[in-house]
Amino acid sequence: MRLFRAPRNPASRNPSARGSALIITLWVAFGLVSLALYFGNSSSLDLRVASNLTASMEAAHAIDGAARYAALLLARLDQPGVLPDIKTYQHEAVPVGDATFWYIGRDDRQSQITTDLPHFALVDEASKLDLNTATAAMLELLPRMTPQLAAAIVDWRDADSDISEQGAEDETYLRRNPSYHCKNAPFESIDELRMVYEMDPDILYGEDLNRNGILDVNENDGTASLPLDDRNGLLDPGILEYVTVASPEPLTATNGTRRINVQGAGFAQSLATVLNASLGSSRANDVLARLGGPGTRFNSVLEFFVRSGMTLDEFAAIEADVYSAPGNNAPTGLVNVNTASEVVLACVPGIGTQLASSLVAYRQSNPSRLNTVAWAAEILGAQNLPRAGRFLTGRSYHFSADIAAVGPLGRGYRRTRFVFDLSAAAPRIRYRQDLTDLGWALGKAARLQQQQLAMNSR
Ligand SMILES: [Ca+2]
Ligand SMILES: [Ca+2]
Ligand SMILES: [Ca+2]
Ligand SMILES: [Ca+2]
Repeated sequence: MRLFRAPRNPASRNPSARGSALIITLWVAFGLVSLALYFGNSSSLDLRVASNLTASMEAAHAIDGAARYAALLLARLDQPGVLPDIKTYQHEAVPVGDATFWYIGRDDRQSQITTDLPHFALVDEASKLDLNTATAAMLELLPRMTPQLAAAIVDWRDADSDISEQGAEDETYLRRNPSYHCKNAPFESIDELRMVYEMDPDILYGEDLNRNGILDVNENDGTASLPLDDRNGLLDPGILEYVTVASPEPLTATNGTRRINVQGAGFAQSLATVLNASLGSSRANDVLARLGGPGTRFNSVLEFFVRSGMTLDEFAAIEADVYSAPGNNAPTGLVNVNTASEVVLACVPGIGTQLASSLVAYRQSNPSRLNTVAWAAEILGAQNLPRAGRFLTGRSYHFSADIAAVGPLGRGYRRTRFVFDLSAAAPRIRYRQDLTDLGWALGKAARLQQQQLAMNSR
């Protein structure tokens, strides 16, 4: 019995099929000739349009590649929750085929932005205030924020319809034209702020119209062009610069073990295991003895650190294994003391502008120390630590990649911002937003460089 039969070529036996194949071939040939004629006769303008379109597609592919590269970097962090040093990964004018990409970042060492030179890096989202957990009092301290807006933000995200003092709930939104409901649920993106009562572009963007964290020419020419800036040589950003939307931290460490809640009952036993593995049994026993009896609880990991008597390095080694949160809740909305700007740190209760400036000054003098929250204890002091500690962290689970790319010869500029969530085993893209419409965001020097490339090709 033959299991397999040689396939017949139906067209070789069937004249009508042969005819169909011929017609298809003719059509394909006709199509190709038409295309050739079309391109042959089209003007150079058409060619330019086509080439820009191709360049734009190549830029889009470069952005996808850059997003995968970012996810890979975040999946392989040397220290979980700590952004890698920019010296260890490609971040500026990175070639991908004929396209090029950049990660638009923020130089957190700058307290006042006077430059048009962008900083290129991935961004820690825990360097910002979480719109879903920050209190109205914290939000009010942001530049351009008013008590009314801060109250409206809290009313927008809280489940109830009770109008907080100066806030806005359904009554206000239903009076608008067009009317809509107050969300009464957590923010899913920072752009949702546009829906909040009395929010306007001036408050959201400030002078940073293209949201790149640097002072572009049009952002420092007064009323000569949009935005209507004050021409004072300083960038005054809007509140989008300072806020994020984060999900709760995971309760499990990357190695699969459950993290230890130093605010929970009876944490000492699981802590002993972690300390033994990290410090050896003798030193672990010292630390455990200092922590106090079985009833001891800590409202923040910073207070836990101070009591433990550990060194900064000892604590940094176990930092990802501990957290502090009431009940069975996971911590959420913590501000990373290693990456937050002075403006954001000043919003944290117990910090204020003076201590925020001291914290950033410490970072500038100790750039290799920025892998733990522990160093902040000394600067905050015993007086401020109990208030500030529970809002602070040295680890982050949310990072963003604001990726700009161009195709060949600097054409086809595109920009997309991705937010990655690291609270699961592998980084997940939590949010993706096309920012191409905001225009060129790579500064003057990169623009001239790309223009030169295009000129040289002619
Ligand atoms: Ca509400
Ligand atoms: Ca700008
Ligand atoms: Ca202007
Ligand atoms: Ca200004």
